[in-house]
Amino acid sequence: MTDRPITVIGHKVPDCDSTCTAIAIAHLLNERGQKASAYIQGEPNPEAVFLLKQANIPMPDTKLHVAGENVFIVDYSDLALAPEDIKQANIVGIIDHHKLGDMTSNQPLECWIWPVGCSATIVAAIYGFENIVIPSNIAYLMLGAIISDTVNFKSPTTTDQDIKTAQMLADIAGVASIEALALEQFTAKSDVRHVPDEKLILRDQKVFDMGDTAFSIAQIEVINADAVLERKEALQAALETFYKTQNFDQVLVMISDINSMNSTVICIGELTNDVCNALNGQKLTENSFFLEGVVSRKKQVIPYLQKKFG
Ligand SMILES: [Mn+2]
Repeated sequence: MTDRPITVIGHKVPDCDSTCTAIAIAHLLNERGQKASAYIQGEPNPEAVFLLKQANIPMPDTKLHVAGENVFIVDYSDLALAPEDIKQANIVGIIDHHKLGDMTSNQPLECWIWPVGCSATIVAAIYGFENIVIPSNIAYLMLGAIISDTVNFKSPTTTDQDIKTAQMLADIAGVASIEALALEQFTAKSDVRHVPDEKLILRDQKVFDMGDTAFSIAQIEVINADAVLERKEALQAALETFYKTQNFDQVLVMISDINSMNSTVICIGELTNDVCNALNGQKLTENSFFLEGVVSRKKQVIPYLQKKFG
């Protein structure tokens, strides 16, 4: 399998980082002389669509099966976020910035997992380490990924290295104002008027097994949550339908206002009370509660659920 091309693939329900950084890694591998292509698992998110269009780079093809392939994993290391047949693939690399998942490999692999705000920050460092030039359109995508993952450096996941890397990438990409780009890309993802309820409740969905509890946790990030909160009842009904038809024990949707930096959570399942308590939620009314100052699923939600249920 060693001479077969490498499939660089982000997580299920692709976001900016898993899409844009996969492209950056594929380019890096090609520059090293390892033939590689980027792929996504499923429908691209609107913010990534915007960034790729601006960069004039085509959207990677979708790939749902990887058996027998050499695979480079981007932005996760949980089996639940991988293609179903990942165990039949040969994992040659992982770049991630989340908690260590349950993936393993059958051969030595290249593995870069750093506690930074975005996978693109790690990849930029590897480009520097290997003295490989980052093309300006790829620098633009990586910058967009960092802005997205760190919520324009406002998320508690942000590190100094993310900020420095973003500035360097902005210089390469010729982006005069990171602030202006952030506003543009957040506007692109905030327009959810035409997104049907049953689709919106699965926006940026990630699944987690914690102990015996299977969680589905989606996140709708918008500049102003009011328009989404006006639809809360309809979203709740759609989430109830999803809960009844899927095998999750507990399903959550975080509606995150990335301007005021708060989230409202719709939560369905028998453990709703426990979930609310674990997260220090306010005003639990039937199936929803408020989380003051919370926008990061990774840093402000998962660790507390893991502690309680994992
Ligand atoms: Mn990421």
